[in-house]
Amino acid sequence: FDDSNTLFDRQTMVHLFEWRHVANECENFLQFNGYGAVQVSPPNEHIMIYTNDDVPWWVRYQPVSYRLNSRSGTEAQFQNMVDRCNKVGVRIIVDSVLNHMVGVGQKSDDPGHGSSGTASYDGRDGIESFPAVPYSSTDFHDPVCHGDIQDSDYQYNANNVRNCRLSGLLDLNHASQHVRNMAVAYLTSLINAGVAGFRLDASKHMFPDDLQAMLEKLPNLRADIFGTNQKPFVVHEVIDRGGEAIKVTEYIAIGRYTNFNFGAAVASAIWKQSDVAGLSTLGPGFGYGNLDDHDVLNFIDNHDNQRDDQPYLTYKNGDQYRMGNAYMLAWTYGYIRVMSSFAFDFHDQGPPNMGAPNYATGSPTFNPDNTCDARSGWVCEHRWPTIRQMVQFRAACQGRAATEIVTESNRIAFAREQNGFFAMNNADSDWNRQFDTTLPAGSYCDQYDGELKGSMCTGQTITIDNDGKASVRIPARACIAFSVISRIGGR
Ligand code: LAG
Ligand code: CA
Repeated sequence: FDDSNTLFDRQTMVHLFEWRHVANECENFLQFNGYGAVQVSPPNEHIMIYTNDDVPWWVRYQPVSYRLNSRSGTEAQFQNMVDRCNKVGVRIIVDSVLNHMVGVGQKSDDPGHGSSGTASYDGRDGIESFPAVPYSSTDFHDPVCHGDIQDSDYQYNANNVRNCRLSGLLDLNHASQHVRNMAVAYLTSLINAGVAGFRLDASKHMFPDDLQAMLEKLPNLRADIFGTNQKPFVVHEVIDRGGEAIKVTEYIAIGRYTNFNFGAAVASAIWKQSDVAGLSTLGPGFGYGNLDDHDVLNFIDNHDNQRDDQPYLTYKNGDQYRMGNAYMLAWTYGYIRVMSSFAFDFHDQGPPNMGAPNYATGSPTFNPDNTCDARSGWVCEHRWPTIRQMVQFRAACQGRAATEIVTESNRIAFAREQNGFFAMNNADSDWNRQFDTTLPAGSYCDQYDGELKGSMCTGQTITIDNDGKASVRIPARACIAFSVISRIGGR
């Protein structure tokens, strides 16, 4: 379950958090910029809560059924997106919420409540009825644990973390054959629709054995799209930064895991709590939790930790965020995911919407330079010039090792074996140095702060001599990147 199922030279996933089911983004942008997959917000029916003239983003993490009808769109719109994205070589990864249903006490007929589709539900303690699945009270963990996970459980009691309620969310019992069958039917329907895999929400809160039993029941991916005998990609949401009763190693036999240790290490280096020179060994064996390449999904930030500031970098950090993402995209470790956000001022704020009465989720509009128009409320980090250029850099360097690694205090540089070169200067003065770039002689355009448009370079030009050597100036607190696709006059 660790194969990304993306095309060889499209090894970057983007999380289009809360976007509507849009094929346009695959067709108009992603396929041309090196992106291979999209993580979409949970597409199934979920609770609706209308509060303070808004709908919080986290309603998506309170399922009421597995019908495909959500704030992102209808089943037909979902299918349309999957079909058209696959056609242009962009895979769909579905954020799947299996651990729980709604928060205890939530009911569809409470004022200000409802569901994103037509399903009704009653989440009162002991009633716990979700007829559209169907689930009833006996499908939940109440007899084993009737209450919330306590803070101390994370350190001392793995069973409680898996059997009790995660902040009041009614906890499904995956030892039950019926519950397994419902989950397997849901994931199977998504596979039949043509998706490439899943981000399993809250995997830490489910037993690995139960997950394995369900995953083994899944059919192969559609052969007409992926070829024969291909298994779905699975990434388990497990937060383990060390010191937890539940460890990421429990999950690596059944997929990848979300490596929160990666983004933390990058943030710490960029904030100079550690030295970016140390990023030259960020990979298996680097501190806690950084396991093998095929075990990890790496990212700078995600939709949860971008809301609680420390210790991660987010779009709000501007240039430092660009540096962090550029390093992740240039470096060779793991399968990676770029975050794409809507702008927010407070934790619960939902995505841009059309207002009362339905608060339907809106969509971004675009600037002439292909970034998103901030007035539409979407940040679209994945379209920022640096990030989209670096995703293309990664695509051009796929399969090429990091070589010629050079470090100085707060500085790192490396080549991607004959295909690319990257350097980061986190010191306060310019870095002037001659490097062995491993690239063919020629003039190259900087992809970090520039872009090659036809034969015109909008940024710094780097000249490489016949020995592959170049004298490079990397400005303070910035990066430089060039590759075979930014060679002026062609490769
Ligand atoms: C996840 N990964 O394991 C998601 O990434 C994370 O975003 C989810 O929490 C969590 N697990 C459960 O799927 C989010 C919000 C919570 C929110 C929850 C359910 O971070 O704040 O809880 O989704 O919607 C909300 C309220 C709570 C309340 C709960 C139940 O914030 O105060 O207790 O609903 O009513
Ligand atoms: Ca659980």
